[in-house]
Amino acid sequence: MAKSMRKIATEEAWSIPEVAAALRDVARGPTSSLDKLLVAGIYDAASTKSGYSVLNFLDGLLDIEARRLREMNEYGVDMQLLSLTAPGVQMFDADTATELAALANDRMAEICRKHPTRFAGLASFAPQSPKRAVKEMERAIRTLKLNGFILNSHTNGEYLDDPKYWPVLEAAEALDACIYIHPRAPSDGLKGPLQDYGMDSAMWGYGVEVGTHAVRMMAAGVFDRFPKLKICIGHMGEAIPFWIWRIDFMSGRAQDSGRAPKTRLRMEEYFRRNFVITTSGVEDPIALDYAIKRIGIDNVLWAIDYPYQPTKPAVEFMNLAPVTDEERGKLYHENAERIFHIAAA
Ligand code: 1WB
Ligand code: MN
Repeated sequence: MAKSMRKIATEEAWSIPEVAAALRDVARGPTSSLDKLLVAGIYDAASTKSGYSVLNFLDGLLDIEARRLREMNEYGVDMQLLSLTAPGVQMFDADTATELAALANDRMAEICRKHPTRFAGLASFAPQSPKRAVKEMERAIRTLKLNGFILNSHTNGEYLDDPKYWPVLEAAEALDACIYIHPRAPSDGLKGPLQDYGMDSAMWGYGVEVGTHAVRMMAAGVFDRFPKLKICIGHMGEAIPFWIWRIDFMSGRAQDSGRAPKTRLRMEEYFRRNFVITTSGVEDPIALDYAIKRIGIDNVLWAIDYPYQPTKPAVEFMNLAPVTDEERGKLYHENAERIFHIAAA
Protein backbone atom coordinates (compact mmCIF):
# COMPACT_ATOMS: atom_id res chain seq x y z
CA MET A 1 0.00 0.00 0.00
CA ALA A 2 2.73 2.49 1.00
CA LYS A 3 4.49 1.76 -2.28
CA SER A 4 1.62 2.97 -4.45
CA MET A 5 0.53 5.81 -2.17
CA ARG A 6 0.90 9.33 -3.59
CA LYS A 7 4.09 10.90 -2.22
CA ILE A 8 4.48 14.67 -2.02
CA ALA A 9 7.81 15.83 -0.63
CA THR A 10 7.45 19.27 0.91
CA GLU A 11 10.88 20.79 1.67
CA GLU A 12 12.77 20.38 -1.57
CA ALA A 13 15.49 22.85 -2.37
CA TRP A 14 16.17 24.42 -5.73
CA SER A 15 17.91 27.49 -7.14
CA ILE A 16 18.52 29.50 -10.29
CA PRO A 17 21.88 30.58 -11.73
CA GLU A 18 21.21 34.27 -11.05
CA VAL A 19 20.68 33.68 -7.32
CA ALA A 20 23.67 31.33 -7.21
CA ALA A 21 25.85 34.04 -8.77
CA ALA A 22 24.62 36.65 -6.30
CA LEU A 23 25.37 34.27 -3.40
CA ARG A 24 28.86 33.69 -4.76
CA ASP A 25 29.38 37.45 -4.65
CA VAL A 26 28.12 37.48 -1.04
CA ALA A 27 30.59 34.73 -0.19
CA ARG A 28 33.44 36.78 -1.67
CA GLY A 29 32.39 40.04 -0.02
CA PRO A 30 32.50 41.23 3.57
CA THR A 31 29.70 39.94 5.79
CA SER A 32 29.38 39.11 9.47
CA SER A 33 26.69 36.56 8.65
CA LEU A 34 27.27 33.03 9.86
CA ASP A 35 25.68 31.81 6.62
CA LYS A 36 28.90 32.68 4.88
CA LEU A 37 30.52 29.39 5.92
CA LEU A 38 28.06 27.25 4.03
CA VAL A 39 27.31 29.73 1.26
CA ALA A 40 31.02 29.85 0.40
CA GLY A 41 31.16 26.05 0.40
CA ILE A 42 28.26 25.68 -2.01
CA TYR A 43 28.61 28.70 -4.32
CA ASP A 44 32.33 29.40 -4.21
CA ALA A 45 33.59 25.94 -3.38
CA ALA A 46 36.97 26.38 -5.04
CA SER A 47 37.76 29.11 -2.52
CA THR A 48 37.39 26.88 0.53
CA LYS A 49 39.51 24.08 1.87
CA SER A 50 36.58 21.85 2.72
CA GLY A 51 34.41 23.05 -0.13
CA TYR A 52 34.97 20.11 -2.39
CA SER A 53 32.48 17.86 -0.63
CA VAL A 54 29.61 20.30 -1.02
CA LEU A 55 30.40 21.18 -4.62
CA ASN A 56 27.76 18.74 -5.82
CA PHE A 57 24.90 20.46 -4.03
CA LEU A 58 24.95 23.26 -6.58
CA ASP A 59 24.34 20.89 -9.50
CA GLY A 60 21.49 19.27 -7.60
CA LEU A 61 19.97 22.64 -6.74
CA LEU A 62 20.02 23.98 -10.29
CA ASP A 63 18.70 20.81 -11.89
CA ILE A 64 15.11 19.75 -12.46
CA GLU A 65 14.89 17.42 -15.42
CA ALA A 66 18.10 15.45 -15.32
CA ARG A 67 18.88 14.07 -11.90
CA ARG A 68 15.94 15.26 -9.82
CA LEU A 69 13.12 13.77 -11.87
CA ARG A 70 15.11 10.58 -12.37
CA GLU A 71 15.58 10.20 -8.63
CA MET A 72 11.91 10.95 -7.99
CA ASN A 73 10.92 8.29 -10.52
CA GLU A 74 13.33 5.76 -9.09
CA TYR A 75 11.83 5.96 -5.60
CA GLY A 76 8.21 6.69 -6.47
CA VAL A 77 8.16 10.34 -5.38
CA ASP A 78 5.19 11.82 -7.24
CA MET A 79 5.76 15.47 -6.48
CA GLN A 80 8.29 17.84 -4.98
CA LEU A 81 7.15 21.10 -3.45
CA LEU A 82 10.09 23.28 -4.49
CA SER A 83 11.55 26.22 -2.61
CA LEU A 84 14.45 28.55 -3.31
CA THR A 85 17.21 27.21 -1.10
CA ALA A 86 18.52 28.90 2.04
CA PRO A 87 19.34 31.74 2.61
CA GLY A 88 17.07 32.62 -0.33
CA VAL A 89 17.24 36.31 -1.17
CA GLN A 90 17.66 37.43 2.42
CA MET A 91 21.36 38.29 2.30
CA PHE A 92 20.96 40.76 -0.57
CA ASP A 93 20.13 44.47 -0.54
CA ALA A 94 16.41 45.25 -0.85
CA ASP A 95 16.40 46.00 -4.59
CA THR A 96 18.43 42.94 -5.58
CA ALA A 97 16.38 40.74 -3.26
CA THR A 98 13.07 42.00 -4.63
CA GLU A 99 14.19 41.48 -8.22
CA LEU A 100 15.65 38.03 -7.67
CA ALA A 101 12.60 36.84 -5.72
CA ALA A 102 10.35 37.77 -8.65
CA LEU A 103 12.70 36.12 -11.15
CA ALA A 104 12.89 32.92 -9.08
CA ASN A 105 9.10 32.88 -8.77
CA ASP A 106 8.69 33.24 -12.54
CA ARG A 107 11.06 30.34 -13.18
CA MET A 108 9.40 28.24 -10.52
CA ALA A 109 5.97 28.86 -12.03
CA GLU A 110 7.33 27.79 -15.43
CA ILE A 111 8.52 24.50 -14.00
CA CYS A 112 5.19 23.90 -12.28
CA ARG A 113 3.28 24.68 -15.49
CA LYS A 114 5.48 22.33 -17.47
CA HIS A 115 5.19 19.48 -14.96
CA PRO A 116 1.92 20.11 -13.13
CA THR A 117 1.79 16.68 -11.51
CA ARG A 118 5.48 16.60 -10.53
CA PHE A 119 6.22 20.04 -9.11
CA ALA A 120 4.50 22.62 -6.97
CA GLY A 121 6.32 25.56 -5.44
CA LEU A 122 6.69 27.96 -2.55
CA ALA A 123 7.20 31.56 -3.61
CA SER A 124 10.01 33.77 -2.39
CA PHE A 125 9.65 37.36 -1.29
CA ALA A 126 12.05 39.98 0.01
CA PRO A 127 11.24 40.97 3.60
CA GLN A 128 13.84 43.75 3.26
CA SER A 129 11.06 45.74 1.59
CA PRO A 130 7.76 44.63 3.18
CA LYS A 131 5.64 46.78 0.87
CA ARG A 132 7.07 45.30 -2.31
CA ALA A 133 7.06 41.87 -0.67
CA VAL A 134 3.29 42.05 -0.27
CA LYS A 135 2.89 42.90 -3.97
CA GLU A 136 5.04 39.93 -4.96
CA MET A 137 3.18 37.64 -2.58
CA GLU A 138 -0.12 38.57 -4.19
CA ARG A 139 1.31 38.07 -7.68
CA ALA A 140 2.83 34.73 -6.74
CA ILE A 141 -0.45 33.28 -5.53
CA ARG A 142 -3.02 34.98 -7.76
CA THR A 143 -1.11 35.17 -11.04
CA LEU A 144 1.61 32.54 -10.82
CA LYS A 145 -0.60 30.10 -8.87
CA LEU A 146 2.20 29.07 -6.55
CA ASN A 147 1.34 27.16 -3.39
CA GLY A 148 2.59 29.16 -0.43
CA PHE A 149 5.73 30.99 0.69
CA ILE A 150 9.26 30.25 1.78
CA LEU A 151 11.10 32.40 4.29
CA ASN A 152 14.61 31.60 5.42
CA SER A 153 14.20 32.71 9.02
CA HIS A 154 15.71 36.04 10.12
CA THR A 155 16.30 39.04 7.85
CA ASN A 156 19.21 41.20 9.01
CA GLY A 157 18.67 39.82 12.51
CA GLU A 158 14.95 40.59 12.59
CA TYR A 159 12.11 38.12 13.03
CA LEU A 160 8.48 37.99 11.95
CA ASP A 161 7.18 39.19 15.32
CA ASP A 162 8.56 42.63 14.38
CA PRO A 163 5.59 44.90 13.50
CA LYS A 164 7.37 45.98 10.30
CA TYR A 165 6.51 42.50 8.94
CA TRP A 166 2.84 42.58 9.88
CA PRO A 167 1.84 43.49 6.29
CA VAL A 168 3.57 40.31 5.13
CA LEU A 169 1.70 38.22 7.70
CA GLU A 170 -1.56 39.92 6.85
CA ALA A 171 -1.03 39.13 3.16
CA ALA A 172 -0.23 35.48 3.82
CA GLU A 173 -3.31 35.11 6.00
CA ALA A 174 -5.57 36.87 3.48
CA LEU A 175 -4.21 34.73 0.63
CA ASP A 176 -4.68 31.58 2.74
CA ALA A 177 -1.06 30.75 1.96
CA CYS A 178 1.22 29.03 4.45
CA ILE A 179 4.66 30.50 5.18
CA TYR A 180 7.34 27.83 5.45
CA ILE A 181 10.05 29.11 7.77
CA HIS A 182 13.15 27.28 6.62
CA PRO A 183 16.44 27.67 8.48
CA ARG A 184 19.42 29.79 7.72
CA ALA A 185 22.36 30.18 10.09
CA PRO A 186 21.67 31.91 13.42
CA SER A 187 21.54 35.70 13.31
CA ASP A 188 24.50 37.81 14.45
CA GLY A 189 22.88 38.22 17.88
CA LEU A 190 22.53 34.49 18.30
CA LYS A 191 25.61 33.07 16.63
CA GLY A 192 28.28 33.36 19.38
CA PRO A 193 28.97 29.77 20.46
CA LEU A 194 27.52 28.27 17.27
CA GLN A 195 30.46 29.11 15.02
CA ASP A 196 32.60 26.04 15.67
CA TYR A 197 32.58 22.32 14.99
CA GLY A 198 30.06 22.55 12.12
CA MET A 199 27.36 23.73 14.54
CA ASP A 200 26.42 26.72 12.36
CA SER A 201 24.05 24.83 10.09
CA ALA A 202 21.99 21.64 9.85
CA MET A 203 23.64 19.88 12.79
CA TRP A 204 22.36 22.39 15.38
CA GLY A 205 22.36 26.08 14.48
CA TYR A 206 19.52 25.81 11.95
CA GLY A 207 17.19 24.31 14.54
CA VAL A 208 18.15 26.85 17.20
CA GLU A 209 17.49 29.68 14.75
CA VAL A 210 14.06 28.52 13.53
CA GLY A 211 12.97 27.25 16.94
CA THR A 212 13.77 30.69 18.33
CA HIS A 213 11.84 32.30 15.47
CA ALA A 214 8.75 30.18 16.15
CA VAL A 215 8.81 30.81 19.91
CA ARG A 216 9.22 34.57 19.35
CA MET A 217 6.09 34.58 17.18
CA MET A 218 4.00 32.59 19.67
CA ALA A 219 5.20 34.51 22.74
CA ALA A 220 4.72 37.90 21.06
CA GLY A 221 1.05 37.16 20.47
CA VAL A 222 1.37 37.28 16.67
CA PHE A 223 -1.36 34.66 16.33
CA ASP A 224 -3.91 36.77 18.22
CA ARG A 225 -3.55 39.38 15.50
CA PHE A 226 -3.44 36.78 12.68
CA PRO A 227 -5.46 33.83 13.97
CA LYS A 228 -5.66 32.07 10.59
CA LEU A 229 -1.98 32.44 9.73
CA LYS A 230 -0.29 29.08 9.02
CA ILE A 231 3.42 28.59 9.61
CA CYS A 232 5.26 25.46 8.51
CA ILE A 233 8.53 24.42 10.12
CA GLY A 234 10.69 21.51 9.02
CA HIS A 235 13.04 19.06 10.66
CA MET A 236 10.29 17.46 12.76
CA GLY A 237 9.33 20.83 14.18
CA GLU A 238 12.81 22.12 15.04
CA ALA A 239 12.58 20.59 18.56
CA ILE A 240 9.42 22.55 19.46
CA PRO A 241 7.28 19.40 19.89
CA PHE A 242 9.71 18.11 22.49
CA TRP A 243 9.89 21.47 24.28
CA ILE A 244 6.28 22.69 23.98
CA TRP A 245 5.14 21.60 27.44
CA ARG A 246 7.81 23.73 29.06
CA ILE A 247 7.33 26.64 26.64
CA ASP A 248 3.65 26.55 27.52
CA PHE A 249 4.18 26.37 31.28
CA MET A 250 6.92 28.99 31.46
CA SER A 251 5.26 31.44 29.10
CA GLY A 252 2.41 31.59 31.63
CA ARG A 253 4.89 32.60 34.26
CA ALA A 254 6.52 35.18 31.95
CA GLN A 255 3.09 36.66 31.23
CA ASP A 256 2.10 36.75 34.91
CA SER A 257 5.27 38.59 35.82
CA GLY A 258 4.84 41.13 33.03
CA ARG A 259 7.84 39.98 30.99
CA ALA A 260 5.67 38.85 28.08
CA PRO A 261 2.45 40.25 26.64
CA LYS A 262 -0.76 38.54 27.68
CA THR A 263 -1.97 36.21 24.93
CA ARG A 264 -5.48 34.94 24.31
CA LEU A 265 -4.43 31.34 23.93
CA ARG A 266 -1.74 29.15 25.44
CA MET A 267 1.45 28.46 23.53
CA GLU A 268 0.42 24.84 23.09
CA GLU A 269 -2.82 25.96 21.46
CA TYR A 270 -1.00 28.24 19.01
CA PHE A 271 1.33 25.41 18.15
CA ARG A 272 -1.52 23.07 17.26
CA ARG A 273 -3.67 25.72 15.58
CA ASN A 274 -1.16 27.80 13.62
CA PHE A 275 1.72 25.45 12.86
CA VAL A 276 2.35 22.42 10.74
CA ILE A 277 5.66 20.58 10.71
CA THR A 278 7.51 18.43 8.20
CA THR A 279 9.77 15.43 8.63
CA SER A 280 12.64 16.86 6.54
CA GLY A 281 15.99 15.46 7.53
CA VAL A 282 14.73 13.56 10.58
CA GLU A 283 14.24 9.89 9.80
CA ASP A 284 13.59 8.85 13.38
CA PRO A 285 10.38 6.86 14.03
CA ILE A 286 10.41 7.73 17.74
CA ALA A 287 10.57 11.46 17.00
CA LEU A 288 7.79 11.05 14.42
CA ASP A 289 5.54 9.24 16.88
CA TYR A 290 6.16 11.89 19.52
CA ALA A 291 5.62 14.79 17.11
CA ILE A 292 2.33 13.32 15.89
CA LYS A 293 1.12 12.99 19.48
CA ARG A 294 2.06 16.61 20.23
CA ILE A 295 0.81 18.46 17.14
CA GLY A 296 -1.69 15.98 15.69
CA ILE A 297 -1.64 13.65 12.68
CA ASP A 298 -3.24 16.32 10.45
CA ASN A 299 -0.32 18.68 11.00
CA VAL A 300 2.66 16.55 10.02
CA LEU A 301 3.89 16.43 6.39
CA TRP A 302 6.50 14.26 4.77
CA ALA A 303 9.64 15.85 3.29
CA ILE A 304 13.01 14.73 1.96
CA ASP A 305 15.16 17.89 2.02
CA TYR A 306 16.52 17.16 -1.45
CA PRO A 307 19.36 17.52 -2.44
CA TYR A 308 20.81 17.85 1.05
CA GLN A 309 19.35 14.49 2.12
CA PRO A 310 19.13 11.33 0.00
CA THR A 311 15.70 10.30 -1.29
CA LYS A 312 15.84 6.55 -0.70
CA PRO A 313 16.05 6.52 3.12
CA ALA A 314 13.43 9.28 3.36
CA VAL A 315 10.98 7.08 1.42
CA GLU A 316 11.92 3.96 3.36
CA PHE A 317 11.45 5.83 6.63
CA MET A 318 7.91 6.82 5.75
CA ASN A 319 7.03 3.44 4.22
CA LEU A 320 7.99 1.79 7.51
CA ALA A 321 6.79 4.51 9.90
CA PRO A 322 4.79 3.13 12.87
CA VAL A 323 1.40 4.49 11.72
CA THR A 324 -1.70 3.06 10.06
CA ASP A 325 -1.98 3.30 6.28
CA GLU A 326 -4.72 5.88 6.72
CA GLU A 327 -2.32 7.99 8.76
CA ARG A 328 0.49 7.34 6.27
CA GLY A 329 -1.75 8.80 3.54
CA LYS A 330 -2.09 12.01 5.56
CA LEU A 331 1.66 12.24 6.10
CA TYR A 332 2.58 11.37 2.53
CA HIS A 333 0.09 13.59 0.68
CA GLU A 334 -3.29 14.55 2.19
CA ASN A 335 -1.94 17.12 4.63
CA ALA A 336 0.28 18.65 1.94
CA GLU A 337 -2.68 18.86 -0.46
CA ARG A 338 -4.73 20.70 2.16
CA ILE A 339 -2.06 23.06 3.51
CA PHE A 340 -0.44 23.92 0.17
CA HIS A 341 -3.55 23.76 -2.03
CA ILE A 342 -2.29 20.95 -4.24
CA ALA A 343 -5.02 19.29 -6.31
CA ALA A 344 -5.77 15.76 -5.19
CA ALA A 345 -4.53 13.18 -7.71
C1 1WB B 1 20.09 22.35 4.42
C2 1WB B 1 21.17 21.54 4.64
C3 1WB B 1 20.22 23.53 3.75
C4 1WB B 1 22.40 21.91 4.19
C5 1WB B 1 21.43 23.92 3.31
O1 1WB B 1 21.43 25.08 2.64
C6 1WB B 1 22.53 23.11 3.51
C7 1WB B 1 18.78 21.94 4.92
C8 1WB B 1 22.15 26.00 2.39
O2 1WB B 1 18.71 21.04 5.73
O3 1WB B 1 17.78 22.52 4.55
C9 1WB B 1 23.53 21.03 4.43
O4 1WB B 1 24.66 21.42 4.12
O5 1WB B 1 23.33 19.95 4.95
MN1 MN C 1 15.96 22.17 3.78
